[in-house]
Amino acid sequence: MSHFLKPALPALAALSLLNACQSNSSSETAASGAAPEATTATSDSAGGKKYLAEPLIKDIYTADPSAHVFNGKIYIYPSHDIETGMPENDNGDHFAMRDYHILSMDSIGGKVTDHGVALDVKDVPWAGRQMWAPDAAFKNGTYYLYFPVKDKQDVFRIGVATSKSPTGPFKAEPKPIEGSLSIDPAVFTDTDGKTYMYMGGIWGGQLQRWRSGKYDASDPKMQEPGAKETALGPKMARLNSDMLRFDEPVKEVQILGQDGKPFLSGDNTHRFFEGGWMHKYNGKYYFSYSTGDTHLLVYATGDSPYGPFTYQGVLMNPVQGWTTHHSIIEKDGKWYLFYHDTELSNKTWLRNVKVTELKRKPDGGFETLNP
Ligand code: FUB
Repeated sequence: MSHFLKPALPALAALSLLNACQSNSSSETAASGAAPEATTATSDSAGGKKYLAEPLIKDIYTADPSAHVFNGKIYIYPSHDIETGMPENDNGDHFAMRDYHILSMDSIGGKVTDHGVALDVKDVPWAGRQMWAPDAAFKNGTYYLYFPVKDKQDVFRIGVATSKSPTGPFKAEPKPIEGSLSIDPAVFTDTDGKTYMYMGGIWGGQLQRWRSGKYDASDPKMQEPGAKETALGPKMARLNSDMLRFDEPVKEVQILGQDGKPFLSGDNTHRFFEGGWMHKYNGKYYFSYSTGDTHLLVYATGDSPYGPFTYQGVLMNPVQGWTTHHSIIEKDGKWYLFYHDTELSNKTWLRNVKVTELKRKPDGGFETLNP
């Protein structure tokens, strides 16, 4: 992630223009899309900047919120950002998180509870460093926490930990999930009960190092496809019913433009970068993701959890900060986007999670939000 060296704010003006030109996103509707009651827009005291929503908690830094509704209650599984003094670099070494805290709330706008440490890196036998964006699932009376962390060889793998409580503490399995790779697991259970994991992120997320099928870090920069080559897609696999392993070989997910062709690697306002999320609405599968160095949250739709997915538009314009990462849930008939920015710290690596309501268009798509 040089990923983190470029400030997002200069990109905002250019991207607002770009979005204004896209037929499937309307900056006018987004601008007039008032922040929903529960997530009132805020201004910072110093610069008077306006934000679409306020941080959900302010006493710790949190990012990459994966939200779920379990038994009618909202649980948020975020990264726990900390200050470690690591200098910013292309590999995202400054994102040196060491544990996870789970947040919960009864309803959007309700009190947010921080349930304390749910899993610590020192309790994961195979882990080296950097606990990045997690996700969670519930099946057979057990809660599963899926988390990317570098192993002792500095290769990102995805681990799984279990608990009888949605807020932990979680106990990690002794080894990472076999065949797992890269970062940002997003776990989706379909209406037929089958569960799938989507994963991957380029640059610091190491996805490009798996191009040959095997991990190869010999020249990481050269392994990202050239600008005119097809972009790397996220990876996915169905999980076994025990939720602890993959039930099939890992596959690449195809994301296509409206012209039916896969995006090129140089098309960095559309191609997949990291932070995938899957949800289903009216029988369609919505795969959303971050475009990374262009700081957009975008979405694509398909007819199967395996894709292919066709690009539809921008969910959210760039937030303050370099990274943008989200999840989508339905609660009480409304749709919500959980995301993060750097309102509290103004530092790329010290983020805060937020939530705002999503506006569905009649075709099932979304109006673009301005954070
Ligand atoms: O939090 C570390 C990384 O930053 C996540 O894994 C990415 O999605 C980005 O948000």
